[in-house]
Amino acid sequence: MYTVPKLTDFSARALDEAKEELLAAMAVEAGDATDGPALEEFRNRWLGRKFGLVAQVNELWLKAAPGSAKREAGQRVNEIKQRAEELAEKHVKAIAKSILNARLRAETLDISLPGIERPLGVRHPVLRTLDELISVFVKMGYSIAEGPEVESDYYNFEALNFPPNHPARDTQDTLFIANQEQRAQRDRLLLRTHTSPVQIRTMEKSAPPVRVICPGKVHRNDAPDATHSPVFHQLEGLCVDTNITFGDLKGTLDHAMKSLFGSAVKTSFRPSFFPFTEPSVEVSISCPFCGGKGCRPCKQSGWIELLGAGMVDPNVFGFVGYDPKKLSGFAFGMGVERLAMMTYNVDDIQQFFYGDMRFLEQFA
Ligand code: FA5
Repeated sequence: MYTVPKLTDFSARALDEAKEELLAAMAVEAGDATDGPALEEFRNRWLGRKFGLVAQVNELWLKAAPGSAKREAGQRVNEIKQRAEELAEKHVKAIAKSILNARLRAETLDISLPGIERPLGVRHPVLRTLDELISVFVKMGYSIAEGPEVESDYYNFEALNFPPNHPARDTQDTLFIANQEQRAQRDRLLLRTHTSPVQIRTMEKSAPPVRVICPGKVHRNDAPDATHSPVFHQLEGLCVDTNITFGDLKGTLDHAMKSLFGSAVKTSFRPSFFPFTEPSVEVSISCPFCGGKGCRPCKQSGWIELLGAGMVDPNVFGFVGYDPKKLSGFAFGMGVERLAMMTYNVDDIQQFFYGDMRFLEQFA
């Protein structure tokens, strides 16, 4: 390790030799200082105010020089000091640069790498069918009404003319909310079995004329099979005004079915029973797959049964305070999954609920 020699010869040549030897040692030590702490050490060793080598050069070469050599010695000492400062400065910059480069290397982001692909979702086929249905009726001037999925016995059954213990209730068994025995039967809560309670809620709230559709989810104690699900969707329709006739009901549904399945489709109305409509009908359409000739989806009959409908029973008007002598109306309700099955030629309703991507991707 370099130490500053005492000089006996202060001639310019001797001073230069000593200076060159010192600068060579300084250059080597500066070269070894490759990181922050080493550079700090270099700086202390050479430029330390009291005991640094430059201070020693000052003592041993300048102060010790005879008067005649002071100028020469002073010059060399200044050069040495300047050189030490330059080297320290240069290395600070180099070290800072190399630290920065290392950081940049570590944080480099390859922006040419492909990102994580997040495929866009699409609307579920059941909701897509519901949207189409809604748009058909909205174009006919219907507005949309919604009601709660957890409904009271009164709205789901009683006000729709299903008296307590009426056998028609058996066709729509459902889940009842627990621990309601102390409540009056009409207030007991259940998962609604159809969207028809929204008819009652709408008529209670608004004066006639009424023209609404009510889309929504419903629940029934139905064992799952190819055409039944315990949870499914319905679209309800209600039209009430003066002089509404069965002809209006037929014309409306015929137009809706033609809009959905094409103008060649025919509708058929057969007598049926619902407590809240009189007369009641089951509506079928001619099979859109075979044009009525008979095929597997229509079970060779040429017709597919799609929905229930009828003229609003006067008793129902009584429950909502409408005057049955002045008003008449029709209502209908259809299963959205069944329509989706028809539209997309799906033969098992359960497919809509499995969440199997292989099935769902077909609608993307
Ligand atoms: C009703 O629910 C009546 N509220 C419809 C109605 C409204 C009639 C207004 C008259 C006036 P229904 O129980 O038939 O009716 O059910 C209507 C439709 O829901 C059926 O035609 C069928 O498409 C569908 N549906 C019934 N049960 C299920 C089920 N478990 N899974 C899937 N769809 C079903």
